[in-house]
Amino acid sequence: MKIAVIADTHLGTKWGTAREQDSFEQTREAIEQALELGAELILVLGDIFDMRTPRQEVWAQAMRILSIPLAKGRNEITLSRVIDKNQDDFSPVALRGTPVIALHGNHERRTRGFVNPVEALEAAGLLIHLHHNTLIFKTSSGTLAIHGMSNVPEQHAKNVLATWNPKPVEGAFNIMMLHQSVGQYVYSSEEFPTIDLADLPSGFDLYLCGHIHYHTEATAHGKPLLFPGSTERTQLLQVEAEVPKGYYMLDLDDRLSYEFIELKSVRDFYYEEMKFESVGILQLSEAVRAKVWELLGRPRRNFEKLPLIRLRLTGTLSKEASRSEFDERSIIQEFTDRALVAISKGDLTSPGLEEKVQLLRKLRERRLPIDEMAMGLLEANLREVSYDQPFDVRILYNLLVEDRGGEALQKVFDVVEEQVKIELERKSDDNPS
Ligand SMILES: [Mn+2]
Repeated sequence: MKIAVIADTHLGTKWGTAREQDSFEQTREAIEQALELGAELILVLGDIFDMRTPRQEVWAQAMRILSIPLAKGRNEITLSRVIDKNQDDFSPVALRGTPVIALHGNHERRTRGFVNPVEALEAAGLLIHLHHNTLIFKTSSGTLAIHGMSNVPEQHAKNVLATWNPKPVEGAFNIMMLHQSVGQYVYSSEEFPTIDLADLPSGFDLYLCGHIHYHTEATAHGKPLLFPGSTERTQLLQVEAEVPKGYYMLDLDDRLSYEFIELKSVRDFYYEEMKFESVGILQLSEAVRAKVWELLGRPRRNFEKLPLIRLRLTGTLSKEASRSEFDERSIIQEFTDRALVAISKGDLTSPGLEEKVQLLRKLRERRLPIDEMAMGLLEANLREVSYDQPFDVRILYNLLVEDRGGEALQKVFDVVEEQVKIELERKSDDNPS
């Protein structure tokens, strides 16, 4: 028996841009192909939609795609039991075709009392939604138990999972589905997961997790933990350029085997970081242009769609240059017929004017007295040279303003003396004689 596992389709993402159909095309490819390959069940690991309240145009396309498994007609598997969910919670229509079982993700989560879009799809009979419950099926390969916990806020995830405390169904092949960051597998570095690999409930035969947008595999309690990753390129990070997009096909005959299937409709994506050192604006523009041309010459997989190119510029501009003079828009414009180019210059710093002008503007907006502004500038300058403050800059500044240079100098001497003392003490601690 075959089961398709799809995650993070993010339908409707990049709406209003040249990429607005990508999420739909990739989801359609995954579902149609999975059915052709003989999937009798489709598991969706959350973030079907990109937004909690999708626009009608997104709904219409989503429903059209999610009705494909239903239109396929009944197959051999039958639902035999439900744990912690009422049979009335979902429409019997959902079992008239290839069943789709889905979690809601963080993009769909809504406050208690509000219907999230995955629950709305369940109401239409297009899928069965799991959140702290289990469905048990009779299949050609035996009994199959699908357990699912939809997304909960990361800081509560460990407690919520422990409170649910799911147990594998005896005599069944048990699959656990989640949509959280787990251990080192995080969506972004700003996320602090509370669930570790060891916190996943034990005794299950297979763990499936959405939320992580790159495809990867791990093990939990000695069993496979699969992250299909998103079907659409959502983050445009290096990892999205390196790891292919796709879905899993599980085969439960005899024993579990699985295969990651790459999608063909995904846009080619090239990510490059360019590091500069005191570069002038003209030189920078030429280098960026040349890089785009170079990337356009790289091997392609998908000629149907314009490739995505993301350049991240880092390093420093020359002294007289300012970041705002670099006109990335005109470069993006130049290539509109060949590629969807994105250029981020936020990490390109100009030692010259720009930062200081902005800082001054910010200080002026805060209506600070002139000497406070000067202090702000002095502190910013010291930060720039990575000064790690053995001196209290404010005290020195005030002394200098009051023409008490001698005292200021004495303070500097005191600090130096103190530093030397600490250094000597540390040396003698390191080398006890
Ligand atoms: Mn997601």
